[in-house]
Amino acid sequence: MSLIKEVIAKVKEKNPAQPEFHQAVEEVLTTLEPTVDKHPEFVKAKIYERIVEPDRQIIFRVPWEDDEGNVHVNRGMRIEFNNALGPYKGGLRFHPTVYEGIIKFLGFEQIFKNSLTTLPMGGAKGGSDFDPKGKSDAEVMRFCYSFMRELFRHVGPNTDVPAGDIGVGGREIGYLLGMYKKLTNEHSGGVLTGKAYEWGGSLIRPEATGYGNVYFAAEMLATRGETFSGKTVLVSGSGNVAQYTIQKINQLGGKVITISDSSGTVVDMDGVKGEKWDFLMELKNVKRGRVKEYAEKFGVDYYDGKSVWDVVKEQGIKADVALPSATQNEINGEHAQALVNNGVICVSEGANMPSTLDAINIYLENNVLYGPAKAANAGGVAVSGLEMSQNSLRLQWTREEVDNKLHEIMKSIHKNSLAAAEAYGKPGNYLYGANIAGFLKVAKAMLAYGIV
Ligand code: NDP
Ligand code: 2IT
Repeated sequence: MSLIKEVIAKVKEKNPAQPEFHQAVEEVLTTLEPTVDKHPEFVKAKIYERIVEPDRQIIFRVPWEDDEGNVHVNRGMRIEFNNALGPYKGGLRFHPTVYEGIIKFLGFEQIFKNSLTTLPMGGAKGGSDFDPKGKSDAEVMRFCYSFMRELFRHVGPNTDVPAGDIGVGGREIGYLLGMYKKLTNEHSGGVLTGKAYEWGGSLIRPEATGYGNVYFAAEMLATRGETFSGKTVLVSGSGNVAQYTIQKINQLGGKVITISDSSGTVVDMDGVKGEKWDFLMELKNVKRGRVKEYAEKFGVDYYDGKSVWDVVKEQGIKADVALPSATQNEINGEHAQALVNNGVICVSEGANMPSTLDAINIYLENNVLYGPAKAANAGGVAVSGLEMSQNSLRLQWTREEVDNKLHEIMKSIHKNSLAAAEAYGKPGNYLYGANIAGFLKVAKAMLAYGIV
């Protein structure tokens, strides 16, 4: 058995019942095969075995009281995976499906993603099985306070810097920082990113993941002489990433015809633009409603209980580009085949691991431009890194300054991924390129530190 296969088998054996973590490790390590022969020093120092083992996992109880005085108990966690390149960095996810397997897959991916950004950040992820849906502001506040009452002792601007992910946005970051500040008596804005501008955040951070994914996809399209102008685009989800993905595509002259949430999918053949996009922003960020209300308001099609990819497959909807922006494993092999059959030439991942391994193979076999999540959605954490820089400087940059830096970072991730793919014998393959480019920097740093 090859070294890589042995490491994958060991991970499955040592981490039972964590299929998402197994999937992420298999996807990354398989593509690192070309590095094994070229780097005997990595093999000797057992870098491959060490990188799949988190530095530490912190798991804790989060008790809180609802508005009626009932007590609830959730599980909180922070998995600090690797700090070879900088302080641990990565988001917090609040969603009922959260357990160790999800947080470990996300933390593991984050190591390589953060390395790709070119900024000095390690990899981590955290969260809770708390479901913010249907909770009042006061309940969310009490939950966030309780979560931070334990987490505060493990994080810090030079130690571990959490941010948002599914179910964690500006509101939650505010409550979390409020409690951190109270407990430590320090205004350490640098302990969390995704803050509002007024209290130490960076302009363009809310937009960054969506904008960054569109910038990355535009770079991929350019390799075939294409642009977003006139393209029909499929977007899934309707949260932070989806919202700003749609805004940027509209700015570039494309048309987004789908949005979704966990209840169903909207198809709007005229495009989610102008007042319709404004309505979506208000619906999701202020009213915290469902996309179904968009379909009712504008008299467009709604498919209850279906994902965007089910609808595309069943209705045979034609499109040019797909930007999945909801959650992991939303696109399976059959969905991917339907995308190819319906004309999609580019899939760029706003969500983390939205495509199964089967789906990825179908993209690659059909010469679809495939932007893997850790490259394509790295703009979010990249601007988090820029937020940390601004906090250290005690200065705030303009929108243009941050947006230009984000654009340059996405271009460099694209260029570095292609260069690594070429150097390791997989020309044009962004999956190999992104994983190898991200890995090399971390592996070299780990080597430099010795056996720690
Ligand atoms: P939000 O909570 O703002 O939005 C999530 C969206 O995805 C919602 O529309 C939600 O619907 C939908 N969704 C979530 N879980 C499921 C599910 N199990 N099935 C169907 N739909 C689902 O999160 P973000 O937009 O921040 O995150 C979206 C994706 O992007 C995630 O994969 C995240 O890891 C990734 N990402 C986020 C970054 C960021 O900066 N925020 C950075 C890089 C990646 P509903 O409201 O019904 O739950
Ligand atoms: O998956 C991700 O990269 C994020 N949720 C953003 C992490 C961050 O620290 O900004």
